[in-house]
Amino acid sequence: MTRPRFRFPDGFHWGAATSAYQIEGSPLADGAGPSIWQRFAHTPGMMANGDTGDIACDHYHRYKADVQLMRALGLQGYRFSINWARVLPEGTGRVNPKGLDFYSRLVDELLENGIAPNATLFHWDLPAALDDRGGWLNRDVAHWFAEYAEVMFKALDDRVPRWATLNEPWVVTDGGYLHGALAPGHRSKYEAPIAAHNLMRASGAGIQAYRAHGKHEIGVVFNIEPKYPHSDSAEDLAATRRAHAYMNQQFADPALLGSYPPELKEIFGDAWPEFPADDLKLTHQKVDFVGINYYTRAVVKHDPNAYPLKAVPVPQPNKTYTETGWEVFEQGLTDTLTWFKERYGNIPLYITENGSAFYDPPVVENGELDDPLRTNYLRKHLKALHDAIEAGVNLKGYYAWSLMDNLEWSLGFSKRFGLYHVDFATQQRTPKASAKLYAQVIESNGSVL
Ligand code: LGS
Repeated sequence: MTRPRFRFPDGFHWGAATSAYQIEGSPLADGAGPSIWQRFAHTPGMMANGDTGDIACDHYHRYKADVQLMRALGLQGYRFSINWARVLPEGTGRVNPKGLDFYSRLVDELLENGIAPNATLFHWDLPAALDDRGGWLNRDVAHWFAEYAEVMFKALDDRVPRWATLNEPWVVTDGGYLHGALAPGHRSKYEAPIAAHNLMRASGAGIQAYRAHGKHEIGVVFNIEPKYPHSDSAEDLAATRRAHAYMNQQFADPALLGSYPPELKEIFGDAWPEFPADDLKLTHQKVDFVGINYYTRAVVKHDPNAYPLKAVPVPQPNKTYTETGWEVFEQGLTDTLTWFKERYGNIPLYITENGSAFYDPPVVENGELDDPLRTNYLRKHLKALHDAIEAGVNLKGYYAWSLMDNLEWSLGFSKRFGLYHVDFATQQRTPKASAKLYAQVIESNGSVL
């Protein structure tokens, strides 16, 4: 019998991902401190439809049933994040045992169901108490993060085989410190590079703490969006290079090469600081893997009025766009992975997020919900992933975003990325057609593709 065209290598790891603020609800329960997202979501005008994470998917109370949803898909791994302020309500110092216990119970439940936990320490919900002390702008944040990381490693590394320090530091600084659409809502080209640098110092300090207290694997998760020039004019090529350095290298270079790409000084001008040289030793720690979140690409053209990049994305005619306005472009996933290998070497890679928001029929009929566009997106991207493996990329696994519909940050509940549909009035979960496809993919290790 011939081997099915899209069968994945034996041992390829199949999972799904979520994050704390997006699904848990009860953000202040059992002695937790507020996070910057709790504050931001309660600031009038910041969230679409006034949505908040107060209830979200009520996963804080429903985690056992949610682990059964994972099991029904046949998931081998589950990527979730820890809300720092549940565990350390003030961000440093006093540990809240009830907060820690929630994650300990979740991890036990996963293991009892044969699902490997993959824990992200920071998925955007910084303790508000630390924001009051300057947050990512205060150099001490690297020590605060390492202290928190050490608490988590001591409590859970006996049961958690895979950790990540940060999720998408680019989004934190671009959305949180440069353009202000995400918490903590600042808009400053002077602050953004400092926040970015301190995020990577914190990641490095967290990895150092892991080498002292952990025995398994730790890495970091970056969003990568390949950039293609709109034309071959010198201006558009330079704009593409800047956009690529800004989004795809600003964080990966200090982490994996111990340097910054020169384009950053071009982009930020006098706002790009001289950092102490030793900082790049701290950011440059050995990682056991890198997680890549892939959603879309950008075709880029020069625009002198675009702040501060002088580059803008160009909409592509006759292409499918998701409800969040992102082009469906699966070739970009293959390109991203091969680029990453060329630039940073043969580090083990995971796709830690990939998925799409499309309009879903609001009514679940006979327990079924058909989502052909999401199903199509999933199928195409898994094939593109297989192409990358054939091209020699050291790819270990894939986590779909997301296990279930959830709070899409400041876009609220209107954008649905889930494999499971969530009725937010009743908390009823229903598998979409895409969930059924994914279960078959896992069961056949890709052969059904
Ligand atoms: O829910 C988030 C997902 C959804 O789409 C998740 O928490 C994040 O880690 C991640 O950022 N997520 C996400 N990213 C897509 C980014 C695409 C950016 C395209 C920008 C075009 C203007």
